[in-house]
Amino acid sequence: MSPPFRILALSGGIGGAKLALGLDRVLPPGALSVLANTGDDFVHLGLHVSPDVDTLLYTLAGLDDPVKGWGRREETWTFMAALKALGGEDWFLLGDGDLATHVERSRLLAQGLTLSEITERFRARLGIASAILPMSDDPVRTRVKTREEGWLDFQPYFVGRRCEPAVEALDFAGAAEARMAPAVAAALADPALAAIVLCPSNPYLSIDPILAVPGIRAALARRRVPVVAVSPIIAGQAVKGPTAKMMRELGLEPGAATVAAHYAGLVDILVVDEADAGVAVPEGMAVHAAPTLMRSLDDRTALARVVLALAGRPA
Ligand code: FO1
Repeated sequence: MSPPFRILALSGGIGGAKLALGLDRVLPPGALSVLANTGDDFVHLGLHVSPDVDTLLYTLAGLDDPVKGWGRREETWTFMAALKALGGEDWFLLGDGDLATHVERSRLLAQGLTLSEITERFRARLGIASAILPMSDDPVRTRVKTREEGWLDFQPYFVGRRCEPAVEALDFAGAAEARMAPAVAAALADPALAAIVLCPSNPYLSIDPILAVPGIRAALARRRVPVVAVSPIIAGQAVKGPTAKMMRELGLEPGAATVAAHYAGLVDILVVDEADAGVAVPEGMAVHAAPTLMRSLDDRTALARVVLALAGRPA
């Protein structure tokens, strides 16, 4: 029995996955599709790693590490210890359980399955009701232009250098040639689509790569359904990750107002934390203050209910 309406949520990183979980929990089974960033993907040790897809799979399956936010809970590290002993690359941590995901995804990719088909297979195996839709089955790779070290690939910047180098510009290599994954095009064209949500992800590193896939930004701009975004910045501070630091490095004021300006023309309502109530937003955008810091599952579902009510679909 198909759900009465559908919600499409754009997400990348750990903050986005938190709201995706809240939406998953409050919506009818199958009503939620999460459009996942794949710009963080890379081949490491010969394995295709899709961090933002895996963070969503693990989070919605209750397998995520509640402290790190990425990788699996109750993880063991035998593989990494053995790899290190052999002199292998140990800067990017692959837990023993997480390793199975990368090995199986790489095996299926080599057999010719698409990233979308593989994600759908994993979703079903993990008993997740919501759809997880990689933005494209073509390679899109976020690259960071740093002041001191020039262009860095994403994971060497984010993990290898712990986001320390100052960022001057971003590039999403391959985006111009990338095609929306078929399921993404179908979700955007679905007559049952009732709203689009921009989860509280890093606008530059998680949302912009998704919007860079031809057709996605245009679909939001000409939208026929409400688009509700949640600011990932609270009182000028990122909840997690380099968002505020990047804003400063890009010459922008770290804060919800900068998030609002970044989303001008794409978003009908921006949800900001109560600490940012009354923030200035562009013409045509409304702002709504609510608690946006998500520590518990209740926080996640409460914020999801706020977002859905604003989108005209109270859950
Ligand atoms: N983040 C880290 O800070 N250190 C890691 O060693 C690391 C390993 C890792 C392995 C699998 C995975 O799916 C994610 C992993 N992450 C790690 C997080 C990842 O770099 C980020 O979640 C995204 O790329 C950006 O949100």
